[in-house]
Amino acid sequence: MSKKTVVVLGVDGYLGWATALHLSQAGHDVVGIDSLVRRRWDRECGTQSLIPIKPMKQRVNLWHRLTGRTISWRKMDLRDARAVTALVKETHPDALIHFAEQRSAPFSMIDLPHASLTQVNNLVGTLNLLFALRDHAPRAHLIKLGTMGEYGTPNIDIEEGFIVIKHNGREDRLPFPMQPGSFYHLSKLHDSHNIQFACRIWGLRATDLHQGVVYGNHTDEVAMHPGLATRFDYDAIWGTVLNRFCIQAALGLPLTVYGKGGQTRGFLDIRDTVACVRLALEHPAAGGEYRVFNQFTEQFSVKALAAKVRDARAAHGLKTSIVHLPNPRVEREEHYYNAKHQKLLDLGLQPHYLGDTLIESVIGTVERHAARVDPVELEQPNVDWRRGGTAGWQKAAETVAAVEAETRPVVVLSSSPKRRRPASAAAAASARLAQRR
Ligand code: NAD
Ligand code: USQ
Repeated sequence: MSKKTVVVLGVDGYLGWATALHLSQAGHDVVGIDSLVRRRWDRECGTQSLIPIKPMKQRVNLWHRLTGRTISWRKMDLRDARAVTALVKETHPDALIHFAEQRSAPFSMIDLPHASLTQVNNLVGTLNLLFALRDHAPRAHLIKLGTMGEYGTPNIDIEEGFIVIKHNGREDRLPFPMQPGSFYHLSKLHDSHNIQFACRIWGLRATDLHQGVVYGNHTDEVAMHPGLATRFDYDAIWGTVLNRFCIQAALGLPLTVYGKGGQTRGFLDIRDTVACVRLALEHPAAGGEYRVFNQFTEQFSVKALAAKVRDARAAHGLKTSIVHLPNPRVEREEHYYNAKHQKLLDLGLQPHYLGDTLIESVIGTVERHAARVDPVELEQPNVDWRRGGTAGWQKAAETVAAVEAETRPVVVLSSSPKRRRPASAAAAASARLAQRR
């Protein structure tokens, strides 16, 4: 494997940080870029990572101290075309891994300003990169984080990016028909079109990773030291479903299945995210090639996931309930789903499948950071696809300050016998919720 110069865009985020560490540990030269806007969006929503994350400078210094390896960190906004051009000219990257987008579907559905912010941020950032690559690094490999949600839930098998269609006696290989489910997911599809077009007309090379929902918070590198933690979201706007279910289970709160729960998605462990990105990096696309890899390892319906979490807890004698809330999203709740995901396996991916140990390890994380949990975030969704942000999506500045200052005694339902307190924990959690309403 030859050493590459890799720019990781969105390095302060959940996946960007874990990937930067993984690639640095593999011997690549990593430059990390982020505008830190996600920390600002958290302040706006009154949300925070369950696990406290250090400022970027401290994180890269700690990484250097522990491993002797350097991640070169720069604060930069991808919407700034001049800065993006200068970055590409200066670093001469072999590859750029692009995580730097607004990635929450609920955030994009709050109202017009949030839909617009999402699409401008995501599309303009990617366009700036494409033009900078055309002019200054046309051989660099763009690895773009897209999403399985670009496909939607069609009643046919989902291929990896393209489908061969026979029509009126003629045949062609065409982009797979797409039906995204939010303004965020649409922004990913618009990006995909722009990238594919740039590959076609300028001969750029790109891999579009259509990633499923990620869970977990440990990779080998992140686990080296608490100061290397990556962010971990559980709230109603940024938290993804399995991470939320694990935390709800840990606190003895009901698992919140939206609607009937037959919604089926592709899922993967964060350890597989970093491995997949590395595989794409070390097996680049050819000049002019736009390729799509479906990046997930297993598919589950939301209700099957909830049952898996409940059963993992039951194995320790802990009772977990599941509630079906009215679905705040407009999505199919019962449907066919069979998405191909062969290409990364062909490159050598060794998947980590979802097991009870992962669920227990997330619960262990909740135990360590229980004082930071705001249980209200785990109770009800606060953005509705039809009406937008409902009361409570944005906490007033005073409430945020009060919530941050307050130590909230959250009781965790532990699997370790000495800390097991099932009935009282559930009661305590519901009492706290009632108090806050
Ligand atoms: P995240 O919000 O934790 O991280 C994104 C980072 O990008 C943040 O640190 C943010 O500050 C930065 N950023 C956003 N806009 C920027 C800009 N204009 N300039 C510079 N930096 C900017 O998100 P994540 O969960 O790590 O997701 C990373 C990528 O992976 C996203 O593109 C997302 O769409 C995709 N993805 C995530 C998941 C998932 O389950 N988390 C699943 C599929 C795809
Ligand atoms: N859901 C519940 N209960 C909850 C939260 C979610 O039933 O408490 C359901 C949703 O209705 C949806 C499914 O779980 O049907 C997935 O929701 P999610 O919030 O976990 O994921 P999503 O909004 O699709 O977005 C996440 C990431 C996004 C990424 C996407 C991959 O935030 O960045 O692109 O997963 S995918 O889903 O494959 O498009």
